[in-house]
Amino acid sequence: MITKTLVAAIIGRPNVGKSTLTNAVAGEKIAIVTPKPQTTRHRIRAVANRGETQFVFVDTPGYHTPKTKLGEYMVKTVRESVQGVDVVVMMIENGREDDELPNIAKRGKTPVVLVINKIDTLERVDSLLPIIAKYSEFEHIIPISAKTGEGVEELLSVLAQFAQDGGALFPDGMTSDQDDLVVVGELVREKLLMCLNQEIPHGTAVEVTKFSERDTTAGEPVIDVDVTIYCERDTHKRIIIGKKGEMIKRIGELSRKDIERFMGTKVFLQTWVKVKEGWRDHSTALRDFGYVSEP
Ligand SMILES: Nc1nc2c(ncn2[C@@H]2O[C@H](COP(=O)(O)OP(=O)(O)OP(=O)(O)O)[C@@H](O)[C@H]2O)c(=O)[nH]1
Ligand SMILES: [Mg+2]
Repeated sequence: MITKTLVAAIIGRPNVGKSTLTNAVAGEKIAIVTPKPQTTRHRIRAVANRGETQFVFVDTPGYHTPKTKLGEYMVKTVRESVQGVDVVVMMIENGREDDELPNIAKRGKTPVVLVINKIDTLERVDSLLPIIAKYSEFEHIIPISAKTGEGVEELLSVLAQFAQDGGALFPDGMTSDQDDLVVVGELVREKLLMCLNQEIPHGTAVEVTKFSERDTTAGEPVIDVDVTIYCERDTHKRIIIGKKGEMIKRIGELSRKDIERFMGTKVFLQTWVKVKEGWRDHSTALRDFGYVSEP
């Protein structure tokens, strides 16, 4: 039975591995992960129970200097996420330091745990020492590899000391606060980030317009999923579709396989590509795509 809960917000620069840690803790893929910075756009909660403690990890977008209204929304999400949690996990990447982040992490009286990620890329363990020395003001410094899982359970045991007495915040078996429809859209956006270069994928948004289950004539369950991919320019649309539609076909196939894995059923996926010029700077478009602050 759960008798203690702990809510931890993970903050850090883009690409340091926040979503990878979120997934590692939850034991399944909840947040999309790509080698490109600024992958995560909204707050995602992941739940993991260990013994009598329920851990709720709040994954946030990478902290950066915003250039668009979407970027402003992402940064605002980070600032809001550090409020009202039991502990802030400030993540930096092995070898890269950060001067600005501690100011965001240390607002208010919330305890901060510093996590140094990607230690699997270290050639020598003692190369961590200068980083640890630089951040010596932090009482808790935990080196981890979110990718291999090294140090993750140790991190949980350090965080456990900040847990509060109380019953579970999320029911048994629930690993995320995300709607299936949101995850499906995110899985498609992940493939856009994987397959397209430079600014193009950052200017895309995915809307799921149909999500309905039915039985095939052979009596097998199948989910019909329609998605519309929005991009910022006509030239981008042409690249997303590709020569003879090859690119969109590849994106569609990769997405379908991942959605099938996530839903546990066969999926019939149809994709459309539309242009919504400069949508990242339009408040109404941001609202339509769900990039609005939670109440
Ligand atoms: N070698 C190594 N790579 C990692 C580790 N953790 C994450 N990565 C890789 O780093 C890249 C970024 O990971 P994400 O989890 O998407 O990073 P993020 O901090 O959520 O990024 P944003 O959402 O853009 O802020 C991916 O290619 C991951 O596979 C790690 O412990 N070791
Ligand atoms: Mg992320």
